[in-house]
Amino acid sequence: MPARNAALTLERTFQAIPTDWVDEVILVDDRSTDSTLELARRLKLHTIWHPHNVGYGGNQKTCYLEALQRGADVVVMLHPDGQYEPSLIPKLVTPIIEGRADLVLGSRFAEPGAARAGGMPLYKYVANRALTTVENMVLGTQLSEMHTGYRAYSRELLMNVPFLRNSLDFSFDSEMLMQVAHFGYRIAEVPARSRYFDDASSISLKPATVYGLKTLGAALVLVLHRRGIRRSRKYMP
Ligand SMILES: Nc1nc2c(ncn2[C@@H]2O[C@H](COP(=O)(O)OP(=O)(O)OP(=O)(O)O)[C@@H](O)[C@H]2O)c(=O)[nH]1
Ligand SMILES: [Mg+2]
Repeated sequence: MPARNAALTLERTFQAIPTDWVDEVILVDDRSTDSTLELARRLKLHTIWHPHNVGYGGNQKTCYLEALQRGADVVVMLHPDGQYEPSLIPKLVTPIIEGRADLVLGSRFAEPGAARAGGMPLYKYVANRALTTVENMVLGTQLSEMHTGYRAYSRELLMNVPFLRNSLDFSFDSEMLMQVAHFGYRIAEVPARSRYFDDASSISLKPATVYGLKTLGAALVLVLHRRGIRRSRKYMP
């Protein structure tokens, strides 16, 4: 769980995790200004803290490094803000355990109407669909959603995709997906829901716009790399 200021939602999210499917819950606190860190310790999560705030992507880097070093075979990213259902974890990890996929995405567009029913704002819905269409064209994929925050990764993928070279901010997620497709790892989707509610954290318009533009920028970097015009270390093995 990459966490920042998740004190209001962390306990409920953690309690809903199916314990028979999860060996360990790791939480990385990205210099929260609320009691997220104290709460994580009280809940006895394996807790790591950043001495200063780095961002959502930087937080995930610490999460995955720690998970790999603790021997994880499958790693699920679960947002601690309670927007995604922990009960879906078995469905997210099964394709990896069965050797059918290396990345599983919890897609809010797999079931028609689910995204908006969960409260996704209209502008995020429209931008998400438009960006996903562009990314599918660039990557040659046919995924229904590229902007979900609910994902499971295989150990092999995390060992070989150079995720430490990615951005520190929200565009980390987009870059990761592009790397995974570029290196030819198998991606599967399972239908997921997300709930937008008052205590959940949400990207506001300005960072959401920056995220959208940086996602397009990342797609451009990939195109330039593939055509040999400008090589990027993000796409070198
Ligand atoms: N490390 C780190 N984590 C963050 C930061 N901002 C948010 N997070 C965590 O990452 C999770 C996702 O962030 P959100 O702001 O909810 O963004 P999102 O869910 O991808 O987007 P929305 O659809 O707008 O909700 C939250 O559960 C936060 O605890 C940050 O600046 N640094
Ligand atoms: Mg959120």
